[in-house]
Amino acid sequence: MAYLLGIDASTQSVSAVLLDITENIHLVSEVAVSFAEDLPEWGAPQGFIPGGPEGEVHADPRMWLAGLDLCLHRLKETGVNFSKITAVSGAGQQHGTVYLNARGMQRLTDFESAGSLVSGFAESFSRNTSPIWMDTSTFSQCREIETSLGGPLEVCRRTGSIAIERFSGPQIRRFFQCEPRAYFRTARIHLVSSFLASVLSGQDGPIDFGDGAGMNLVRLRDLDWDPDLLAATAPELREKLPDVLPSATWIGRIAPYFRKQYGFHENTRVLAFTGDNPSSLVGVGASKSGRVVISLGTSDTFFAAIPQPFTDPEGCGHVFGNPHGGFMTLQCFLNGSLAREEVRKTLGLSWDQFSQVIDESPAGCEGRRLLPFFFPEISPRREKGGILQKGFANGRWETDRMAARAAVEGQFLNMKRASAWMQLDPHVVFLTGGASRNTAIAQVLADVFDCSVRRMEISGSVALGAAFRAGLAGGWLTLEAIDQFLSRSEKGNPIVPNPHLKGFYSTLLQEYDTLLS
Ligand code: XUL
Repeated sequence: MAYLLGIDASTQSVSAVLLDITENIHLVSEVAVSFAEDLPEWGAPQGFIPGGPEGEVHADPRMWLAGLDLCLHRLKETGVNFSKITAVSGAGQQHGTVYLNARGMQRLTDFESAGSLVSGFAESFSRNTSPIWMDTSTFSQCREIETSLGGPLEVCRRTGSIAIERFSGPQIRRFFQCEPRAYFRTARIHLVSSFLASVLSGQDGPIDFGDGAGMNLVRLRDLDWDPDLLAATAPELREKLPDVLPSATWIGRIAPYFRKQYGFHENTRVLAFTGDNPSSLVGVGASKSGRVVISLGTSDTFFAAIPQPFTDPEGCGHVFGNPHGGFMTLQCFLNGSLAREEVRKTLGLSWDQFSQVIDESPAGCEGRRLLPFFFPEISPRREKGGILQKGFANGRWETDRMAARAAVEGQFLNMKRASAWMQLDPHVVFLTGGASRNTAIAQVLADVFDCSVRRMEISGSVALGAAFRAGLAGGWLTLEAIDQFLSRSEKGNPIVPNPHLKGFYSTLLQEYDTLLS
């Protein structure tokens, strides 16, 4: 019997899927740990520490370690025999950076006897909290980096994105400028993904191309660190970064700590981790060109594999490495599930009622328009956030239940508008992420994009993609076997667009242009 383990270290939770690949692929177990419910002692109910005065959004990296320990513990409680796990891989929320001091570097390889990961990594960080992808505090650092390189288009040509506030390079520059002594005390800067892969393997692992491309530091041309960008970001940066390598790189065997605590076999192999979105691309079976994926998670993302990089003229979209080779294009919408949640709470609805209101309200909401930017938005760029609305009595969406449908319509129309530059014009969208389970939301998506929507029983496509990547890299799985498994796991029939609404939402797009201008 052979198992593959996939781990997803996302913004609000750590989750894992275990696959049995002895014959065909079977799901053995799926477990999750929520930072809000299971680890409230870290003070990060939505996965980050609230209240950064200048747009800082940070999380304590030890919370991710606590999440990983608890997640494996929960898996153990399901009765799984860990010694059957042949290989492990995983993925992390993108862009977030972890800063290890010299002791932390040392601990990566010798934390064997620690009682827990958190105690094993005590006093190991030169920066106590890690900026995550929601951080918008680096506007001036982005402009400085662009100026050094000769403008935003040059940064975009080299890295696939203009300098972006949440990307790791500008975040590292701000750390160097605000806390130079701590910066120079930093021995290693990892991404969330490469940090956790390093911990699992007890080695200083590489950053993979998939996640590395979200740093504004990796040159797409040859997928290596760009010396000009390194120099424009911070001094002595190259020596603080690990190598950047293909996603299919085996780092080594599982660290002794995990053998002792959970009973992994000493030969269990650890594959480099990647970013959550690149992992999800593999997890829904879209790593070959031609399939569009929409993930409704903490952020909403729209992405697809592309053979050659092409970039967003407006500067909001990105090119990342496709773990399967080649590239992927991605557009991120920060006000995803967090904003839907705020609307639901404000209206005082349960999720069932929220869905019912969506189903019962007419398409177009009789002229009500809502763009719920509770947080600064990435696509389109809005530094401050703010709710844009039209058509609500007295301008008060908060007291009108139809705002539930208007918010979801607004989110998807904004997504359609902002992703138009990719010219993908999908006929089928693969929908994933927590909110993909909501059929009312999925139907609005089908109607707005005028295409069928396919979903899977397993909403954890990020962890699934990690397990698939390990299987592909080890030669234990083929893309065909993965496709067969995914078709078997499909949830019901595809959701098809309402034929009576054909063209309806395209005519609304202009109204959103006006609302946004
Ligand atoms: C992508 C992005 C988010 C994070 C968190 O660029 O910032 O999707 O990966 O999921």
